[in-house]
Amino acid sequence: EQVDQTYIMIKPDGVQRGLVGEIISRFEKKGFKLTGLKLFQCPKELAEEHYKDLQSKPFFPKLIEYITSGPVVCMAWEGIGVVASARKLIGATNPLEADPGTIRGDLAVQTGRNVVHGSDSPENGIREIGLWFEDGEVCEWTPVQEPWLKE
Ligand code: YYY
Ligand code: MG
Repeated sequence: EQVDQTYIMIKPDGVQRGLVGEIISRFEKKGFKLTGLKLFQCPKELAEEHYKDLQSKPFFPKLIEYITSGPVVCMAWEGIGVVASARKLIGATNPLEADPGTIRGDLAVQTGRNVVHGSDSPENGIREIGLWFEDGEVCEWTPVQEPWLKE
């Protein structure tokens, strides 16, 4: 199977609310491999580039303000089907519509404070990891649990 990469980001509300450990542990426990991790104050230009497809939306200015309002936790995760699976773990964009058991379903109430980002395609996973991480910040490694996760 195809091994993919996804960019997962804990938004400023997730950091401020003390949800960093809780959110990381959901991806960790699922069995995906963490390949990049940092706390980061996002500059406005990077937030605008990351969300450039939403530039024309009425909520765009508020979205940029939100994402740059405090530090975020940037993560790269790797695994078979990780992009789609991470989106399922995260849940629907509107937390009130997100299923219980998902991150947004369990931990948030508003679209504008939905605590976490996840790439929507393998292509965007690679694009976003390239955008948020510098060369040398993403690590290639082999978890000891690997033979117990994959037959
Ligand atoms: O991928 P996902 O985060 O679930 O949703 P997108 O449609 O890509 O929108 C990105 C981001 O924009 C969303 O997480 C919150 C914000 N947003 C908003 O504030 N109001 C909307 N009506 C739609 C999205
Ligand atoms: Mg999106």
